Amino acid sequence: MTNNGSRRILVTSALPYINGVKHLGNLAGSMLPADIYARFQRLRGHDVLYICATDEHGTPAELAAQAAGIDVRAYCDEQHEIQKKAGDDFLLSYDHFGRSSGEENARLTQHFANVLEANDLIEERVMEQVYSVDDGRFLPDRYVEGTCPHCAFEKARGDQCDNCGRLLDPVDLINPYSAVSGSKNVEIRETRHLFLQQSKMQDTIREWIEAATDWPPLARSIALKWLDEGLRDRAITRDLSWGVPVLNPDGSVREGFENKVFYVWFDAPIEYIGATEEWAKINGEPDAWRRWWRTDEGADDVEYVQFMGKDNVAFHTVGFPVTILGSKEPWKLVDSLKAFNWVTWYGGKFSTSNKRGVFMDQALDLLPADYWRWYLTSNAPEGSDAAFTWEGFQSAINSDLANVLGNFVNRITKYCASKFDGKVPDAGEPGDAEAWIAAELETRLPQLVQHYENMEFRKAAAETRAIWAAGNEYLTKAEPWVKYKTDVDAAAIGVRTGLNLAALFGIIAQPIIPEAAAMILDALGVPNDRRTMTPEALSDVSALLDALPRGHEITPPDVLFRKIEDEQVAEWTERFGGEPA
Ligand code: B3M
Ligand code: ZN
Repeated sequence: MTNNGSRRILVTSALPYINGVKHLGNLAGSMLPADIYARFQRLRGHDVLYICATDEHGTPAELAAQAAGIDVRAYCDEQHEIQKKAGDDFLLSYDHFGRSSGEENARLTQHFANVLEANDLIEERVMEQVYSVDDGRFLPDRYVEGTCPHCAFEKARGDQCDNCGRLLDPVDLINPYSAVSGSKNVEIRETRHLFLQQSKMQDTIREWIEAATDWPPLARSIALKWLDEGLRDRAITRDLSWGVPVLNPDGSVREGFENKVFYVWFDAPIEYIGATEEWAKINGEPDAWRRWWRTDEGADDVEYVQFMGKDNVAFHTVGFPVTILGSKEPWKLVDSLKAFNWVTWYGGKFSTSNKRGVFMDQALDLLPADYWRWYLTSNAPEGSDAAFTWEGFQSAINSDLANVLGNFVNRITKYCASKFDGKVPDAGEPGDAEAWIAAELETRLPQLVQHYENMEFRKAAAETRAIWAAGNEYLTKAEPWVKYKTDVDAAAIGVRTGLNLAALFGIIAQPIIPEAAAMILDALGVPNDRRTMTPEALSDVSALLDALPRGHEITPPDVLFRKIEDEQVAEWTERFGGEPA
């Protein structure tokens, strides 16, 4: 906390892997909630740094580049731009969207490996791995396929059988072949790698997680489950050429590691720091990253929050913390970790090849970002998995956005334009209806803030909607259109309160639907410095209901949300899939 009471909050979302634009489920379980949280905390007046990046190393990138017939770096250059654009178009408010293949990450990764080794946490070990002679490469476990020794399924992957679900070791597969080329010319070869001795850090990690009682429950329970199984040492290098080279402290290549690089999961989390360095450089303050990451240089007052899907939790509660804590250097450790379950496509998997599900870039060809942001947040996979369905999407948009919010804003601004010259009316005194809505807001606004603070996004969306709905109920009670016929002043207070409610609805909508919120606030002429959600701004409800200067001119906005028609649902179901086959 700084002197003026504002907090410093570092937000990261799991780094999307480089090979292709992510689907809506990936978005909903990491980048989108991180963005909403970052936006909310900025509106609260805090100093927020939201960092993300593409995760670019590893075999899948190499193979995708090979398939595209281009050099892997050129492939990553191209894909990074595509993902960056998809993020921008989705209004993800990164302070920086970096690249794990940058030089900052390479240097940091090498640094961490060297200090971990100096601290006796790394050793060289020889292991056995499947080598594909025809492909000329070692095959990561999931790129070896063969017949499952348990259920005889013929396309079992080396890490797991998709038919019987058992975890496998690739050397157990019967008739193994390369999933890259199909070649059966595969053999087991010995190879030497660096092992991070996570087992030595078991107690340190457990102590830390057990103390983290204020984390949202999902992340913590996954972490404890891993700890109960016992931390295993893991290889942090691979036989590959695309990745961070393994260097000695003096910068020379480590002997025997000329054709090896660090494992992508070792360097990827370090890129949170690397990308912050990139951000600092771009801003012409090359050391500024240190006050976010070095607790001896100012980061001790940073609150660091990570967002991710549940499959990434182990890497962030065990893998990366082992790197940070094992270094014995003053690096910032995560303070709270928000994990998500899956968004399913009608209960099943998203799949490009089976034409099931919508990807980020496709989504924006259909409708603006806010529509998707709203549905994915109000249906966030928090307590359990959450299914995307076109029907659910249609009803959330038509009811919440078009009816409850959009109609309210349109109705009150148009009425003001036609009966009050488009100016915020000055006459009339608050009565029962105004007292009622004020009381609603007195209880609901603090609840809304609390849901955001707790990172309960589904509840935050529900509360936002409940506030919009209360506004509609207020208009039903106040009935300015009825009162106008007999008492213009009594109508005036209803219109003034209604306009101020519309402004408030825009203000609280900003984290989730920033574009529509800006349209509302622009239409009402709310200046930028009055769009905040600071404690001062939200504390005085009667001031909020009289915030727009009286006599101030407003303009009804263009249509805020278009309803989704049944024909559109039918067409999109055809194109992207619906009920599982
Ligand atoms: N790239 C997510 C994935 O591909 C992974 C996250 C890295 S976060 C450091 O599953
Ligand atoms: Zn099986």
